[in-house]
Amino acid sequence: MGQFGIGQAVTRFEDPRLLRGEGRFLNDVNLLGQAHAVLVRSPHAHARIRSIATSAATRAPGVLAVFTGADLARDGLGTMRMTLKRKRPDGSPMWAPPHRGLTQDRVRYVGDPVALVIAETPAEAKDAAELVQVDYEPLPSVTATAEAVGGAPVWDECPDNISNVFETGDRAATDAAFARAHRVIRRRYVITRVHAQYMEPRGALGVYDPGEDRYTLYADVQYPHRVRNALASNIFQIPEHKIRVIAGDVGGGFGTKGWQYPEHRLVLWAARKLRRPVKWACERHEAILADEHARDNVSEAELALDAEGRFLALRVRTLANVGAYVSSDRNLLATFTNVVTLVGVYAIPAAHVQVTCVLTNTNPTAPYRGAGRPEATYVIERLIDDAARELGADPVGLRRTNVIPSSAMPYRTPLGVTYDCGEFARSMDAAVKLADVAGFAARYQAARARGRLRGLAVVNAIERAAGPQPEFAEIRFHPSGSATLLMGTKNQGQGHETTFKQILHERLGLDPAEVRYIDGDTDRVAFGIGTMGSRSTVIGGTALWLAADKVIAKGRKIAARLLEAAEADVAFADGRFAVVGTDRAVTLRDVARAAFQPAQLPPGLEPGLYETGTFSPPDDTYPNGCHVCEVEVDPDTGAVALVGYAVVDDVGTVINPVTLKGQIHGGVAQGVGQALMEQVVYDRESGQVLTASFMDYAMPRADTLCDMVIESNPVPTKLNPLGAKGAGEAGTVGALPAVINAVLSALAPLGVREFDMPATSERVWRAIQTVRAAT
Ligand code: MCN
Repeated sequence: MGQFGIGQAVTRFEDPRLLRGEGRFLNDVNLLGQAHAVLVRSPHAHARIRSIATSAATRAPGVLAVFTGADLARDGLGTMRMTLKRKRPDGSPMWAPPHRGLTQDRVRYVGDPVALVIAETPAEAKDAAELVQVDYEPLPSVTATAEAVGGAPVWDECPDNISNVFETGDRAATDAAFARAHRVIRRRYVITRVHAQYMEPRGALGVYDPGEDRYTLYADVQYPHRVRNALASNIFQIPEHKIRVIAGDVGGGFGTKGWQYPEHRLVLWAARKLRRPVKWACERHEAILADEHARDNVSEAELALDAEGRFLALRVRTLANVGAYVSSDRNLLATFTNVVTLVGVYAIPAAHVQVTCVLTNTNPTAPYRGAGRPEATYVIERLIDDAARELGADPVGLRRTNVIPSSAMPYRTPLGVTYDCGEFARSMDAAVKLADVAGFAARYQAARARGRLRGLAVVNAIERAAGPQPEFAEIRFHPSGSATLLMGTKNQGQGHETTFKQILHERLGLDPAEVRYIDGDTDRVAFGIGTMGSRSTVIGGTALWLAADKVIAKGRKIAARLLEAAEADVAFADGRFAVVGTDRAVTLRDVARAAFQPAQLPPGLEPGLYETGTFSPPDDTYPNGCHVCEVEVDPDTGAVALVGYAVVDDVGTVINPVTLKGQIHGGVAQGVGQALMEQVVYDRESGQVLTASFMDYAMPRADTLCDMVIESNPVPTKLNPLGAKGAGEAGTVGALPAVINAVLSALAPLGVREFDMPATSERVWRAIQTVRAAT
């Protein structure tokens, strides 16, 4: 409806403020009397702590306190808890040790926090941190996923380093299908470890109010309410109302800013002990040591086909690196809920998947844009391209043979979930056209004439987004008729203010300029789960829709009284309540004003107009789409250039085509980054992180990417009244396999058969040299 309604290309309302530098990010928040915290982190991948001497640091200029794990333990702080009940291979309960905040006896990864130094200034805290003397006894370490089982034990209690094993699908049916297969394609795929390089590294500012005996945490988190709940229930063991969490502007979250990090409890605890606000601001070079990492798995994957090229079964065995600690269910998410999309958009009658979660001397891993879905899509889409090469089949044709037809919707997959709707073949055909796949042969020849290799990949992506969990919205009118919108989701750059104001405008006709938008404050917003898993639009948007329904229902009663008509004769549309068949009408604003004047209300109606909506969907949505990537490779240097990228997405009803394109674009860039260059690398012997700065951890830049063409083929879902599916991760889910498949398509004519990410020029060059040497 109108210029701001659903489907309109509205430019973001939040941008002027952000572009003028008027945002309020964590480092913009500074309080009177604030002290500064620095963490002493382990320089070893694995070591026993013999002793920690803090006296020199305590005496250093400006130092207010130096705390260790012993102090934390003395004060009885708790730890995060898991609810997942998994087992180890021998049937014993899973070994999933949480982090205690500061470790006392043993460090288990480079960066493991050991002591907290608090001083008047950040520089004084840093200088003093260098004076904390920790006597370490180094121990053997293991960092590589493939070497974890049987490697040096990270925990004595878990000698084989297997935290837990998870399986799904039908093993017997899968084995039977493989036994009668005409062809079986077997491959091993490695998905690298990456780190979310936020625009603003993490931080935390803790405040304690002795008068109220209450804590406030300012932190750039994705789920403020759940962080509050975890701090209250698990860490401090106090009621939730004793803690307020405020998340202002967040300079990128990407999944790994989601949950409760040790620094959150430490600044609150220290603020209480010192009776001063305490701030920790992570520095760029510290971030890779301090933050959760992501991805990092190795899969043995097998696809069984019949003589006609139809897929019969899929079998996948994955080793997933969970790091040294497992603090919450969330840390296992990528190894769990999203495995179900391993069958992709294809009709594969049988599948069986087993994921072995291994502990290593590395940072814990956590959901990161896609959280398991890019990994799953990577496996199936690479297998299909590899199968096409082995069978001499056309990769698009092979996909077409096996894609789930729209007529089969809703479709129950062999991994136990139901795809409710989607037009996979249509989106693929549209993407093939959009990317001019027909013209590839000519572009390939032209590239060859220039001495370049050219490759193309068509990849279908599907993901699980916005699963059943509640979200909250409140529309609060004020006596003048203006309104405030409060959301339980937390924007980190997705454009939520714009998206939700559009939905509000669509439903209630409110002028976005007259609505104040609030999120990220547990005192102001009654409830929330937060933003992850591409859930905000679908679930938050629907909660808002329900709250708007209640505004209309109550408003109709008030309007009927104002219009002296029967309630049944009053209809609401375009922001006005009108008596059907007449020109008598009042605006919602008039009605909101009247709501605060008891004399104007029908007898017995409660004054005021503030309505809430809480929604939990019945099932997940399945956003999907087709990505076509084209690359050119310089065979002399191995340099890969992205030369074409097309996406046809289906995120159901599109709320805003501009912000949606931004999300797809950003998501693709994130996938391209991992596929081409990003990687956390550990030294195998010492367990040291070799990629702790931007000198070594390569990030994609504008010139890494090419122009992208993005179109939508929306198939609205019936799972929510908006018809929307999640979109925030969709780009990344498709990009990981699209880029690597395109690189391999370019290298295949030379004889390269196997290639793992990242496609850096050095690795590509080596792959070329290896096959040249062999021929
Ligand atoms: N949208 C739309 N129509 C739809 C669905 C979404 O127009 N049917 C648009 C809306 O503008 C909406 C945006 O896409 O605001 C993202 O919507 P949604 O899919 O609901 O995703 P969330 O808002 O829940 O965001 C989470 C998702 C995740 S899980 C990660 S990780 C991620 C991402 O979003 N992190 C981001 N995108 C990010 N973008 C930025 N700038 N920064 C991050 O940290």
